[in-house]
Amino acid sequence: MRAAIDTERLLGSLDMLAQIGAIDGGGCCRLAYSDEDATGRRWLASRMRMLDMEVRVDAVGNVIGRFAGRDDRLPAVMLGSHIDTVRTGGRYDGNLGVLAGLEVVAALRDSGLRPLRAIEVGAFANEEGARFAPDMMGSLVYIGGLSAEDALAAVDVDGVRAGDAAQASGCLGDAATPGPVPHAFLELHIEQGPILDREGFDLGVVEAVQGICWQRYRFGGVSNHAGTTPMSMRQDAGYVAMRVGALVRELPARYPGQMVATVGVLRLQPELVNVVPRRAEMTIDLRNVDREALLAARDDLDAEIRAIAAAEGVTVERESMAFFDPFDFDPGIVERVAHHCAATGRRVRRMVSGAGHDAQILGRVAKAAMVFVPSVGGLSHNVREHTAAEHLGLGAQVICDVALELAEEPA
Ligand code: HGY
Ligand code: MN
Ligand code: MN
Repeated sequence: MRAAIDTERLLGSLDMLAQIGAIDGGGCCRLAYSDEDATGRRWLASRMRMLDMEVRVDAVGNVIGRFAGRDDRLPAVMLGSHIDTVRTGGRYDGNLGVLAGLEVVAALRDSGLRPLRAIEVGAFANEEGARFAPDMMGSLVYIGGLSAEDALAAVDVDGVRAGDAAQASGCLGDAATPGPVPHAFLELHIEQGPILDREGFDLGVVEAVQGICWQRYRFGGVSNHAGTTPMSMRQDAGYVAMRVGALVRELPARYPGQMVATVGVLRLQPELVNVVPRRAEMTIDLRNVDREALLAARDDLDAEIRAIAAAEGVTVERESMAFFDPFDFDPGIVERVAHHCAATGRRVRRMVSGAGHDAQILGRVAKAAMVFVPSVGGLSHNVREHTAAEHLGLGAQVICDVALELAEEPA
């Protein structure tokens, strides 16, 4: 069974979704459970219904559309990703995987084909974790890895509870969690890194995802006069945070596994030109494909942080925001995807994902796989994120071909 993807229609869908929460430069900002996120989810549900899909929304706002198969007793083949974004989001991160899923259904309807198994398309809530940790929150709840109650208890930097934000913006529904385990899960996603673009590849077959460790540190010092306080008498929380920031930057070189390390949030209080900071809060994002190296870096860094703080008379609080082991996708379905990618005749590379994805969560309960398409200049989480139209269509066609093959598998 084969259905033909309409790249122009896919581009049109991406353009329409990008208008919701549009920001200067062509990107979008739809932070989880914001009004913009809720508007995007309502738009998506309406598009699903236009495609004769049943729509269900669950207790954390996962939106799942279902295009019925010939035998609805069989677990569905699920496609999808996320439509929440970071604050400086591009138009393809997550959105491509969800809208490519809808494009597969549209192509099926064009062809009059009805697969044996239903095709479901999922837009998982709060994949980014940029506002409420952890990331991949919605898919974690969907598979039963996190309760809806615990997920909605997450609090953002302004003290807003995820459940309250989700309720207020109308993101929540009554479909049960955990959700039904799919027969298989496929996610089309932009690479978000530089490899495919720089090396001239058209498609990426994702074999694994690197491990992720997110932590928040809070430092407590003493505010004091910037002019009268001798350097030897300071308990400067800001100084400790900035020393730590430099340590984080130098950390990866000390460990195997092509590690990356990022300080994304750094807030000082009282943040006044003539006051020694009494408090500092920072987040540290460590990633590594080597789990032991990731854990060693986390623990070594913590020891060094505490030594720096102790020498300055500053207190330390550490909060684990998220920890995900490196994840290997099921080799069988990876080979299926690799076969279909090779059949396109285009240049294909196997690779590890630098970013976290819902597929690594669904992969805990079902066969899951990912296809990457190139990010021009390796740019992402940036409004200038771009992928060529031909790659968007190519990736969607591969997902369609693999999905329809899986959807014909008997019980
Ligand atoms: O942070 C990540 O890897 C993803 O964008 N949530
Ligand atoms: Mn993403
Ligand atoms: Mn992202």
